[in-house]
Amino acid sequence: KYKKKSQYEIQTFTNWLLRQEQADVIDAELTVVLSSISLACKQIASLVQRAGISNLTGVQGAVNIQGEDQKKLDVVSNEVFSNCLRSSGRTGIIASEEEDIPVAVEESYSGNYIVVFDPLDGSSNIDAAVSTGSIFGIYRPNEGCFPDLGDNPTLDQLEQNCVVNVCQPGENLLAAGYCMYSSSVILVLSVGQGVYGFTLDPMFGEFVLTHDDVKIPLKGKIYSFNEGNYALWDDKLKKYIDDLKDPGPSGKPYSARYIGSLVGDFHRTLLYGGIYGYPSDKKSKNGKLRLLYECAPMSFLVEKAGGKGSDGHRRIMEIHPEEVHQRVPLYIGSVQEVEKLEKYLA
Ligand code: P6P
Repeated sequence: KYKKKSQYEIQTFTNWLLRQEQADVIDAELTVVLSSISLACKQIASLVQRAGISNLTGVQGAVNIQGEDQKKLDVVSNEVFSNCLRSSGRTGIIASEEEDIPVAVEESYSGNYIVVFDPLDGSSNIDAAVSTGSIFGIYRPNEGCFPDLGDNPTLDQLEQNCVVNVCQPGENLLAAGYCMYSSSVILVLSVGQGVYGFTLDPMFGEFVLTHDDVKIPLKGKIYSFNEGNYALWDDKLKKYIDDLKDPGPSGKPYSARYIGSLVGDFHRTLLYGGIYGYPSDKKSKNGKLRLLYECAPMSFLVEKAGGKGSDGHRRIMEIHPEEVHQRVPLYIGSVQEVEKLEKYLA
């Protein structure tokens, strides 16, 4: 466990990154990309915490004191994330929940990484000051499918090239993580070996290592589903949920916890154990959550912490996205809890 030797020997995200680079876990280019992501998260944390004050809450279309069109916080967060990635000079293509299509980054001059992200997931919770988060995943360019675009590729060819490079399965991820904006601002990520959490110390604006090599409990008595959709669920899923609540004389009922913000619900599941689920239902055949920049990054993390991420039948990490904003059902958390769910759905 992380032990502070003296007040001034804290482990910051910056020196943790440098140690990963020295150990050849990541290269210098990826170090720069991750550093730029942590900068974006600090800026978004500040925007989120001041939302009510700087009048950033509320709906699109209002006009702020400068007479500019007021942007919703998720639009602003998207600009912050995109700008930080562009100015890092190491990202070749970025795909955002807020953009219709992935975009090639002309400022890239080395590294050329592919970054997928949801800049502010759960943003509908902002006005009620409920936790939200940014989610990201980083891939190498999909070398195998750089079609020969010739000297004058059409816009359509360039766009197709971006999509093909972005649509990779989770098992290709080099790094993934999230930053949760809650009672604490916590950056949680994996660069392939273990899961680490860094809490933003507002005293000096640095992320400090607070969760060293996180492992999710093998099982947990918390289930996190929006039961308002119960009537729309498959009968097998209803039986699973019914049995969690009423396990009969032998068992103890589970506790329900649901924030309605994936990052907050996932973070609690990662630390306390249990299962988070966003099933498909009669109205949403593939559920609500997006494979590329929500389900795959979270599944990458949970597997690196010894947990499991499934669509109910398959590992999320093996699902190859057909299109950038593809949705999939998500069941994620403690191995024993996800496997129990999969047995009910078999
Ligand atoms: P529902 C937020 O809008 C989000 O994308 C996730 O962060 C969250 O887990 C889910 O949707 C909540 O959806 O339908 O339960 O309100």
